[in-house]
Amino acid sequence: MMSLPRSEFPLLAASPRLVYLDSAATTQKPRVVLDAIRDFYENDNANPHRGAYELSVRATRRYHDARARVAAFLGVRDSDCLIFTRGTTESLNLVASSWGRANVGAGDEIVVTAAEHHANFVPWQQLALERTARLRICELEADGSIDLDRLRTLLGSRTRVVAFPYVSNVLGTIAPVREIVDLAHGVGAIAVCDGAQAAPHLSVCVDDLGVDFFAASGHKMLGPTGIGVLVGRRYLLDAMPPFMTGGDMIEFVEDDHSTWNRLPHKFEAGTPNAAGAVGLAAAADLLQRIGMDAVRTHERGLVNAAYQRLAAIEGVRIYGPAPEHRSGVLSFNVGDVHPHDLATILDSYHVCIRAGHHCAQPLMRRLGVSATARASFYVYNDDADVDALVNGVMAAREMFSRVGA
Ligand code: 7TS
Repeated sequence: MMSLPRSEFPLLAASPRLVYLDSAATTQKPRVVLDAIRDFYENDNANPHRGAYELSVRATRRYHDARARVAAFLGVRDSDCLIFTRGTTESLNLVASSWGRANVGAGDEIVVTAAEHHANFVPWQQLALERTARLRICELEADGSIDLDRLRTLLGSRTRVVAFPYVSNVLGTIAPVREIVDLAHGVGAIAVCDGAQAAPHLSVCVDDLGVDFFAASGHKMLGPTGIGVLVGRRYLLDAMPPFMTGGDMIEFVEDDHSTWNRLPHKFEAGTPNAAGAVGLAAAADLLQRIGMDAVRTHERGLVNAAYQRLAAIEGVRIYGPAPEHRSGVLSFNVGDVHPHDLATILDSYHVCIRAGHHCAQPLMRRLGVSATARASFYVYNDDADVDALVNGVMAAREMFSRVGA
């Protein structure tokens, strides 16, 4: 069972023995994405929005067409409300900086969860410090899920923002987005959804989720690096000051003041990453062709098999919920073996996993560890990859039990 054959991915095709299990960090790139980028540069490259000549018009058209296709993939009807950014980190910084500075004042409260990636934690923490607002952290259930009753107790008339991850990059836990949004809106707060680990793995319709802002990264969903999205509600984006200023985002620049271009340009200062957008659109089209339900089913099979088999190894501790409640991410530790040592040993078996704090130090503290090993699955993985992971972990355990003896 495989959603997409390895032969579609030049890097994987060139390294048949490589077992790539770090897709939560970044995904490998399919040929159609690489071809789309090359095709843009070879046939339509010019600076969008600037030239009056036919080539620039073509570049502009391709950039806009890319936006429409990515918007369709994410279930965003008003594609002007889909801003291209460098990725999730920039998208969330944009919201915290631009919306946050305009709307969060002294004594206001910002609610985040203990499951955040630093990209959806540090910008809010810094905003709170700057504004003498209060950052409140929603603690998690034992399995890492967000408890709505607990969240409810943190919300009140001073809550301005509820920020949360749709899917945890460490535990794979899937958040009850609509319920969180309802709670946030119930106290007049906005809901900011970090969708970096959701857009690549789940069928996401941003409009239906009801969130006020949604962020994702192209490189985690088969697209290139350096391109991502921020989707926002039009009335919020219209009212917000720009994030960066410069070319393309202005309407008029007078000597003493400026006025801003319409959406989405107001938030896309400077020459846009048109080739990146074209590549991301090709990735979105491909995922749409596979079908996100098929992607999810494929990953569930793999993560379930890996979970059962790793859990059966003595000394292995898996963090987070049961496999049926998680996306394709598995964080674990093996006895006292340091995750970095484990990753190094697995690498000697050509198995790539991530080890460390996964940019989620608040969560690591709550798990009582400084680091975990993490395997993450995607469309190009198959049962043989699970075998390689399990065999590698068993070999590492064996090696360390000998050293310890
Ligand atoms: N939010 C989540 C939930 C993430 O998993 C990541 C990246 C980000 C935000 C930031 O995305 P970026 O594209 O702007 O860097 N997560 C990981 C990871 O788990 N391992 O490497 C990067």
